Amino acid sequence: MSDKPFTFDIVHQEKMILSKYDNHIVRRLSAMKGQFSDAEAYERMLAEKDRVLYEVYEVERPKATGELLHGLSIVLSGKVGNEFNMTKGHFHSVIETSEVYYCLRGVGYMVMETPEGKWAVEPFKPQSVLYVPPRWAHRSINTGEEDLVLFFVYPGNAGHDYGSIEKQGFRKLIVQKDGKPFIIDNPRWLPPEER
Ligand code: S6P
Ligand code: ZN
Repeated sequence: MSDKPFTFDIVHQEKMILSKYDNHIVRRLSAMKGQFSDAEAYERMLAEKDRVLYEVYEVERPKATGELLHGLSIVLSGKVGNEFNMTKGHFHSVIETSEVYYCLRGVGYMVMETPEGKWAVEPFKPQSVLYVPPRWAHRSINTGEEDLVLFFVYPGNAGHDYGSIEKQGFRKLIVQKDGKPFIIDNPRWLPPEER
């Protein structure tokens, strides 16, 4: 991996892409078992097609303090039941690390929470910048009709901790009601003292 400065472009074609990246991660419906609240709708859709929910283009950097990992995260438009397409979501393994997101295209939300159960939901639209402070788990959700394209930057040593989110999801869900996105309580979510 080069230790020299470098530049690259965010290429606006029909799909947005980076002119230079090292890893391309594609997450499909099958990778999200147990994450969507409507399990029946999930199984029905999966039986039809294991469709792509989101993609990540990463520029590889050493997983070290002082480095910044960065790239594009693209959540495709769509729903499972009445719940909008979303990323798995995670805490950083080094929980005191933060992240910055810049929205290039599309609309949606970042759903966030702390290990103590504090929660926050912030909107994305083109040109929005979102700061995820240390200790906040984060999941991006596309509530629009086109791709939600986000540029992210976070510390090289942060790592991903998917464990607790995989167990019960986030405290809040974003669902479609009367054609609009709504924040609702996740019935599966338990406060830390009841887990
Ligand atoms: C990494 C950063 C993003 C996500 C990406 C996919 O800290 O937050 O690169 O990895 O949006 O989400 P997830 O939850 O599947 O890693
Ligand atoms: Zn992150």
